[in-house]
Amino acid sequence: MTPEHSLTPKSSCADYTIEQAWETYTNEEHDIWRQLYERQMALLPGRAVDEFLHGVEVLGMSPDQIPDFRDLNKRLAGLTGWQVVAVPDLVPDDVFFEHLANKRFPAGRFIRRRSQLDYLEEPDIFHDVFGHVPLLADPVFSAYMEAYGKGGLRALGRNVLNKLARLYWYTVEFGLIETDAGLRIYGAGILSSKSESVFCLEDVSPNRIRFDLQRLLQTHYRIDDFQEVYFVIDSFQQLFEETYQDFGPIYDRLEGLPEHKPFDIVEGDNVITRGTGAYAAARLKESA
Ligand code: HBI
Ligand code: FE
Repeated sequence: MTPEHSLTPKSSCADYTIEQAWETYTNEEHDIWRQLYERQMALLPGRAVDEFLHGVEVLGMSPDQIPDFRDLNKRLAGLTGWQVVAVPDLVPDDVFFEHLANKRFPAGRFIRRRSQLDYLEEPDIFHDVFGHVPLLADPVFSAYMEAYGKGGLRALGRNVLNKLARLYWYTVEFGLIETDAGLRIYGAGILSSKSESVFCLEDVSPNRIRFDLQRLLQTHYRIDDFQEVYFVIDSFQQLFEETYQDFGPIYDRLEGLPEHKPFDIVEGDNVITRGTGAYAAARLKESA
């Protein structure tokens, strides 16, 4: 009787990496991948940015099986020089940044259970590999990720990680991008989520505001529900260029500036859509 789920070894070396041990995934786990993959690929054409769909294709991802990092890394190496490394779960911030700064993406090896199909706390292999990895095949976005890792290592020294984490959250995880065909998704937290893939573009509740680095760094975020605001970039080039700077002076300026709640609209915001806030209000009432 094969176990339902393969065991993810806890042992790991200093950089927290482990073997993916791809052969030990069970049919049940490959089938959970299939179900998640097919569900998202039924939604994402027309909602995800083209570079994401291109990445899925050039990296040879398919519904048939959990990607084998050995194959994935051969393709990635030839495209942008990035590698995916398996980790047991979230790793300490300094380890995470060290990996990104060296073009290694730490991906959870485990896959969620069927009972967690719609939401799980920690990033599993579907969130990390389906959500994050395809855009690492894009030269500009992957350069942004590398720069973010280097910036993260510097931020550790200044104890401003809570501010920099907002940049990761509102771009890498929940970012939207303006295209000739309209708004599209590039954030992995949305790309790997069935319901938020629709909500982020079509619901009247959230605000959608043009990307502004300092404003974004002042803005709190929610980790337990749909976002109340989405920041919209014009291009990956813009994202890279506007963040490829010494954050020191920005961190200094932030000291004296107010912090914003996720749904706030503030002076100077370039608002694309002003939300009703109805979704968050209804959730608040439910939980009251
Ligand atoms: N570890 N494996 C993993 N994956 C993440 O996305 C991750 C992490 N550690 C820390 C972290 N993300 C965030 O706190 C970053 O903002 C640093
Ligand atoms: Fe993530």
